[in-house]
Amino acid sequence: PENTAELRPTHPLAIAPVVAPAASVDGFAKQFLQNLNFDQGVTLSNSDVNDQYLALAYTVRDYLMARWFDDRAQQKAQQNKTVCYLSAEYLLGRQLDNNLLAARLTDIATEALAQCGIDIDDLRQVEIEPGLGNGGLGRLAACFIDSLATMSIPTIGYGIRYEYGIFRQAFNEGQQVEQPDAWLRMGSPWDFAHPEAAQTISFAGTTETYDDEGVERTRWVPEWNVLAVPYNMMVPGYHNGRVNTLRLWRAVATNAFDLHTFNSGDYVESVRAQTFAENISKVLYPEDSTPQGKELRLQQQYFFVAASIADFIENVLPDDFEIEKLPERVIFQLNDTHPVIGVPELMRVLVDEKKLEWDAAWAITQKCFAYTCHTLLPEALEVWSVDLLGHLLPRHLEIIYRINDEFLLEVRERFGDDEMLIRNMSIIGEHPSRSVRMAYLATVAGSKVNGVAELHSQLLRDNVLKDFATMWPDKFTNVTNGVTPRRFLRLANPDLSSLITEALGAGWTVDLERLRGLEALADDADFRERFAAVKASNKRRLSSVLEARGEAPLDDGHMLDVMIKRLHEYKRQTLKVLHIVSTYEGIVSGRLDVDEVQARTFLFGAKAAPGYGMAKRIIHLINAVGEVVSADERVKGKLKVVYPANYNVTLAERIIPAADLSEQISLAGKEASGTGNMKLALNGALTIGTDDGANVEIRKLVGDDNFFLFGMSEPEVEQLWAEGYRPADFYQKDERLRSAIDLIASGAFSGGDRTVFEPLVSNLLYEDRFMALADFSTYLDAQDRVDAAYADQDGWVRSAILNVARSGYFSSDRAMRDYLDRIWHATPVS
Ligand code: B1N
Repeated sequence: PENTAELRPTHPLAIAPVVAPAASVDGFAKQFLQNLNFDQGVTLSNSDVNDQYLALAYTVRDYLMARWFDDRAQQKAQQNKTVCYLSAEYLLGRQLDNNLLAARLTDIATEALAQCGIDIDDLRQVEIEPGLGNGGLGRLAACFIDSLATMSIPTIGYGIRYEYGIFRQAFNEGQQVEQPDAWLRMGSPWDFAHPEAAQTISFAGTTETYDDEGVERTRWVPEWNVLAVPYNMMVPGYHNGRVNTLRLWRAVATNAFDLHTFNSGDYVESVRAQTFAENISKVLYPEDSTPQGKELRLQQQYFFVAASIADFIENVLPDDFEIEKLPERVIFQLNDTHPVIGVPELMRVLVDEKKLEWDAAWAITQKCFAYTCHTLLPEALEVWSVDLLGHLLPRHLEIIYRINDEFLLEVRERFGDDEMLIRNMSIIGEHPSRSVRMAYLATVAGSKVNGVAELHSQLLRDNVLKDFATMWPDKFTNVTNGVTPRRFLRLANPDLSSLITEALGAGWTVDLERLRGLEALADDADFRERFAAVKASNKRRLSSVLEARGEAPLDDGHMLDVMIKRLHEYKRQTLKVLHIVSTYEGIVSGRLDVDEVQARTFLFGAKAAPGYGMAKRIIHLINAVGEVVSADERVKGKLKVVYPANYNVTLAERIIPAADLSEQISLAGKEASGTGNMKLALNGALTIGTDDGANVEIRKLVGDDNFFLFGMSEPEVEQLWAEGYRPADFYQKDERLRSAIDLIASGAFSGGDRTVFEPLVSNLLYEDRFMALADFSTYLDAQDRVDAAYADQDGWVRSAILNVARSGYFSSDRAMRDYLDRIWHATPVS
């Protein structure tokens, strides 16, 4: 509305500060009932659980609102730098409990609802989690914004409000089927639309030069536009009264868009065209680590980044802001390459719209961006074909060319006319076809480039971005990932949290290093007993969750061995299956004495990208093996496989506190960091893992005695590749491996049909890109050590406690401090 600035209210209530409802049981109940009546339009007696859940969510939101207004006003008024986290994914998980906890409302809400005759637990179950991400990268973004709010750092998380998040997974005869995730269908109480703050985002068309009072300038003449409508979500800090913003953009057709086609006389076509525009934010791409060069994906990326940059400049900065000072007020953190198109976009804004000189604009741009790389897999490094990018964003391609020209001049100045080096460093790749290498663009433009664990950052410097690291050694840094202790310990594991608070006081929730204080208690038999009782009770809790989903309950006395992460060959779920099959085969063939085998439940949680055939075959194999092994009486119930469908954040919060053993078995050098590994260690699971990603740092901290290491190191992997890896040799050499693979190939898990898993078996024998066979024997040896360790329960629990005590480093609060010190240099609001 144009008139907002002209409102001249005289009513005393209208000029008083916004106040939250009273923080009491009565205050809460009153607000809740009001929301039920006036927002949901039902009376208490006519309401169903969804009405009640929505009214409850609105009530929590009402408490946060005044704080949020304050923080936004302050953000505009103050001179502090704002962290703008640009991420195509935010894997938020359920909001209700987190927001209740942050605002200290859990007890009040529970009691108020009880007085209304409602069990708050019933409402918790109603919430559909916003699954606006694939896996680790999206969940990391969610942990980071939680920590930044808790640390009072002014932050805006910018992203996309996908209408459909990550698909729902179901199994049909053991095979994955995907269903759309209609998460908005029952209402979305945690966000609210601001259509008045919409941005117009342009695409395609041409560029032209024109004379601007004697200066030749370029302008973009786009062909079509969409509206980006912001939806705000509140991001409350834990117990500090601060509320930051997560602003997610939704694509809506512009009026002009309608009008254009409407004027051509085709009403139906004009309505159809709306769908075209609105498709941009329709669905999250479900590939984790293997993006495809689809035009719609580039549209999504440009759509949210352009809207975010414009929003920050126009709405967050004060009206009279001098654009030259932009680097003092913002850092745009690029979460992987997905938002990197923001680099040429900011250049376009500064040069074409704000009419700055190129060099001045470039100096500003370089200070405003920093880039986090999350992978090393070559197939995951995003490239866009020059044709596609030039067609969709012609002005941006011109700008990228100029950035590249000037960058390559700099390379020549530094290193001479080394044409191969120039080819290797060019932002434009020529082979197999002309394309823009987004990681290179981000590296050239960013003030800093970081990897997500020490090993990963080192490999970035030594391999993928080696020449850039030689040119700019100071640009490269590491920030090891972290996870939020609020969601993944305090909320997910309330019993362990109470135990810790009783022992150490409550401060650990915001100062996780305090968990060190538990070290001394690892030798206290009484504490160990209580710790073990918590683990047992968490297993029972998980068991009922599984039962409610139609799975078999967990068996008492089983070690809970979990592998929960996206299904990907490099993560090597297949290696885990080979261990299960080998143990099963050993029992059946008599090689192993069943009475000597440690009873275990193997729990998998994993979605495969819908187009990733091999990953889907592995899912099928896990389910097929599970069915046979769990039912075979010869193993006397000692081996169980459970694979609940649709692993997501909500389920993770139940599995992690119950886990005994954490499987982190990627091929060394392939897992950039991992964050599930941190969550599991923090909740007292012991890790069996390779020297990869953050496992390296976990092992260093928890100690070799409390971690089961196996497998080749990264240099050993490189060496074996260089020598020529022949997986079949390993098959020939190791009888246990041979028997396991033969059993799968024989059709034992596919009703005698040898064809079903043949592609998988052949792949292992003749290709095995991720060297599962090479690591098989040391993996089995490590599993034997696990069994022996578990047999000594006292020793195991001691190790579990030490894992918790020494995992404080993996708090995302620490990660945020590292980003602040090394990259952002932003300070808290007072
Ligand atoms: O990012 C996580 C890391 O802990 C994991 O090791 C890493 O695999 C993960 C394209 C990705 N890397 N790349 C992606 C996701 C979606 C997509 O479309 C790439 N995810 C990771 C957090 O640092």
